[in-house]
Amino acid sequence: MKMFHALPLALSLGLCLACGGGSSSGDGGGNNGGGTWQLTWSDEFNGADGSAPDSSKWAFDTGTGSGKDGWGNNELETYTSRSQNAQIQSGNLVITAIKEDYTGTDGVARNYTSARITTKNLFSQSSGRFEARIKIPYGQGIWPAFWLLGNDVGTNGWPACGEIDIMENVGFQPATCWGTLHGPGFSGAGGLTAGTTLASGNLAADYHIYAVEWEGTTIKFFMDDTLYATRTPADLPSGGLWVFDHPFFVILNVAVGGNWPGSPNSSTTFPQKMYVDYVRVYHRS
Ligand SMILES: [Ca+2]
Repeated sequence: MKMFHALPLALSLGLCLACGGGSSSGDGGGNNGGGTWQLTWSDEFNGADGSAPDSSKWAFDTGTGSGKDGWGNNELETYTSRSQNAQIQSGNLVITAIKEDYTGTDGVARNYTSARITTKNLFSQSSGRFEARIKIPYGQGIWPAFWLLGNDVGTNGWPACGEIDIMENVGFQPATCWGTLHGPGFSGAGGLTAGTTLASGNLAADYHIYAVEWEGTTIKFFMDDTLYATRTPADLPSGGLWVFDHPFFVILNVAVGGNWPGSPNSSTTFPQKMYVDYVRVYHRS
């Protein structure tokens, strides 16, 4: 999510890996031979309708990024902490992307608002199963994501901190979930990307469970019960550094526009809503 993704590379890698996929384990929080997954942190988003996300678990990233450049991706939204952009409804976190003229506290005028919430400084964990049940938004230029960032981003910077994108979707590929690792030597357009695509229908039509299982030097990507990519240091390009050895925190957001999804067009309808039923994090006992 953090940085530019080059579409042709992402496509070619994703399609190639999808061809080799098809294995299915779908641990789903259950056994995998070496102990059981124990819940270590979760948010079921069961607060009162209209309330803000639990501030003991989540903080808002607001504005347009530290460079006021659309979070390094030329995204078109400004993120706010207003209830219009993020609130609890019927046991879900609802992040809403709105088409409206809005100038945030950073003074940057934008034509779209949305929300991005993070557990930075509130919760982080090294390895484990990270999962969320999400019904994504849809449309050209819409870019929802559920992802992890190394908690040393403030001191070591990006991509040295590492990034694990558990779910990204770009509106022009409505049936495809992308899972990506970024780190030193494999970031931005060079991230290790794999995709999984529904046989029929679009992801936004229903909830799906997006997950990674990260144990030792193996990170597995799942959508629902399907394992679609397994990453180890052997996948890194020459000179790449495996940095998935320290705590990461969780981020949920809906971006509008940017280098990868491109801009909304006349076919895009607003508002667009991402419904997150829960985020659950486990550690193997
Ligand atoms: Ca829920």
